[in-house]
Amino acid sequence: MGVPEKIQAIKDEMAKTQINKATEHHVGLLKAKLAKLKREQEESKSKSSGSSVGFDIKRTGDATVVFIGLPSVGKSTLLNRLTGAKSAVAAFQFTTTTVVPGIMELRGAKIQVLDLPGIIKGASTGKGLGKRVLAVAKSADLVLIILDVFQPYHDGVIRTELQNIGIRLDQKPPNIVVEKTSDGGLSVNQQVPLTKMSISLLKDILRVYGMNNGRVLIREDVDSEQLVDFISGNKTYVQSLTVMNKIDLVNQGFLNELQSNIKAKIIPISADSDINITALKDAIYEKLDFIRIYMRPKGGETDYKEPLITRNGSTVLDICNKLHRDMRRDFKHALVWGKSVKFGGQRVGLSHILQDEDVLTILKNRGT
Ligand SMILES: Nc1nc2c(ncn2[C@@H]2O[C@H](COP(=O)(O)OP(=O)(O)OP(=O)(O)O)[C@@H](O)[C@H]2O)c(=O)[nH]1
Ligand SMILES: [Mg+2]
Repeated sequence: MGVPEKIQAIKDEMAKTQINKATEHHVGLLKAKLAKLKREQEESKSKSSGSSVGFDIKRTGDATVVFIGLPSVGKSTLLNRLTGAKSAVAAFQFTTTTVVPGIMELRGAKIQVLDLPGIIKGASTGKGLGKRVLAVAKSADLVLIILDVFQPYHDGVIRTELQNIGIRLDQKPPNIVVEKTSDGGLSVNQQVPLTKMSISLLKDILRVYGMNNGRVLIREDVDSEQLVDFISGNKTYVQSLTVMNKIDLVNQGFLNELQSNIKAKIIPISADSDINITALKDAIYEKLDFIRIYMRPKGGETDYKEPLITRNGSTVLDICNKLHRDMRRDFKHALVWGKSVKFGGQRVGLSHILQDEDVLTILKNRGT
């Protein structure tokens, strides 16, 4: 049996299996086998076609936001509204055929916004430009799912396509450690109890992936799908917002009804009529989780007026890279005052992680 036939056989088996407590183990294992086969299929496909490469676009600014939506939902209209770019807008589908960048300046942060061609159902398996569009989403800091008030069900279509290409929205990578050993079977150490899958299912899934000996450390109550994500690898974890466009065409009652049918909280806007755009900008800014760093030149006054804006989790090195391309080479050490250090004026290195409103002085090697 070839890979496609094996995949079909598992799908058939899953279709005829009722999901209940008694079949939980069986179904969990089928899903793991299916994920493994799909990965094999993907690998052989991309070897022959190389079609999953994204559009060539240089990342600029403090963070990158991309729009994913079906054709004609108003993505280009929104890019133009947010950034003043001039992406082509038209009443017919597939107007945008490549990636169009814009820059949105927001409270000192420069946010790169990427408008993309519309995707359709099946995009992740190579329909249209789909795979290339979805590949861009992988490198984004934030994905905006753009919906049309009259086609809210596209929400499910888009989430499925993103899921299929290996993007996990608003999730964190599972907190587990798997260490291979040469013998001794599989041992599992639980720092937190597993409630969503049994230990025997966990072991069986690892065996599906050819792991018969090893130690597993569970630090989080993961389910079998998260475990499969973890061992099959290649997953990208990205934040998202769900945006409902063209609300100028409907009333409040219609909108309330829409929200009750969509799990994620929607942000209602009209890109064309400029409704609720400020709220959307605020939501983007919040979600990107920026912090402010006040720079203090050596022996000088701290600049509290114009903080440097960077993502939460940034290091001193990230700041050096923002400041000047030679800064890293000339870096001696840095001094920090604020929440990230034990005492004011503490000396730190490039890998030090900064926190909101830290004051930072960078000292350079002399003579360079
Ligand atoms: N009523 C209304 N129409 C809008 C709104 N935003 C966009 N449109 C219209 O919707 C149509 C499609 O807009 P585009 O911005 O080209 O849509 P797109 O998502 O970029 O489309 P593709 O590039 O084909 O994927 C155009 O006729 C726009 O004028 C809105 O808020 N309200
Ligand atoms: Mg467009």
